[in-house]
Amino acid sequence: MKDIMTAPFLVEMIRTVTNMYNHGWDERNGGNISLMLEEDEITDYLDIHHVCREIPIGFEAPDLAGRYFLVTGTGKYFKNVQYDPEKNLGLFRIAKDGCTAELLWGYSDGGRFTSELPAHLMSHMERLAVDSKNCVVMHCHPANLLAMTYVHDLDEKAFTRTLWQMCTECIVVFPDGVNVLPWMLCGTNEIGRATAEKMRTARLVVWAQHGIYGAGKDLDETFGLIETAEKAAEIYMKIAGLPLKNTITDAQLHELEQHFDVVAREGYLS
Ligand code: 2HA
Ligand code: ZN
Repeated sequence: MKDIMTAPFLVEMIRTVTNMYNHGWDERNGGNISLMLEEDEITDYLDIHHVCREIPIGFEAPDLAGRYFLVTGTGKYFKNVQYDPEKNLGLFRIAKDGCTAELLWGYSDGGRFTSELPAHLMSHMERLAVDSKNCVVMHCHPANLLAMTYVHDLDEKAFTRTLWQMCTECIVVFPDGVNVLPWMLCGTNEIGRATAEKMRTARLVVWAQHGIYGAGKDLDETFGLIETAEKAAEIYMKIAGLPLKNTITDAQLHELEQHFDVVAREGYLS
């Protein structure tokens, strides 16, 4: 067996959580990531028949039975992942019953996956139904997106249009826009179901007064998605309340759509 610390998926995960921490998006134990892996990505590093522990997941994820996930641990700090990946991360397979995590590696102090596992796995199921390449669900607490949910209308069309107007790149990076959930209790199956439902139509879901969820094909793409939305929110928070002299018009947003060959969310541009 090769040393799992050299596995590309683990190296990339450690770099990503460290980068997110350095961006200030994941204070204390804030934030969580799930990365879906193919069996052949891990068989050089782990004996997939050796299950260390079985952990009930507390809901049913039948569509994910047999799938492998690398997931940040509950109560663990992104800051510390790089120093002790085996304690702060875990790699498990969803058992045939669809309700049990078969731990193959990690959570070495007896820990378990993030309390937001419902939002993660339910979102994976929804995204996979519309995009077979989706492998990542990422949650964090970027300050400007969070701040925006205190001062901006939470209507999804209005929220999305504001972000698109803040940076030229936004409509190209997230033409499907940003969906928004009102404040809800986190760490529950209810917020998991609500998040997953919002993931049907967009890869970004804001949790008002809490943070954001992003989904994508790999860690880099998903990080970039949140990074772009957060940059737009930062511009908004700099200009909100100031007299607006210029903006990106709908005609210009249509130009971007055509030039970059993306389709803006239906009905969001006039
Ligand atoms: O894991 O971010 O939403 C800590 C959180 C909960
Ligand atoms: Zn959170």
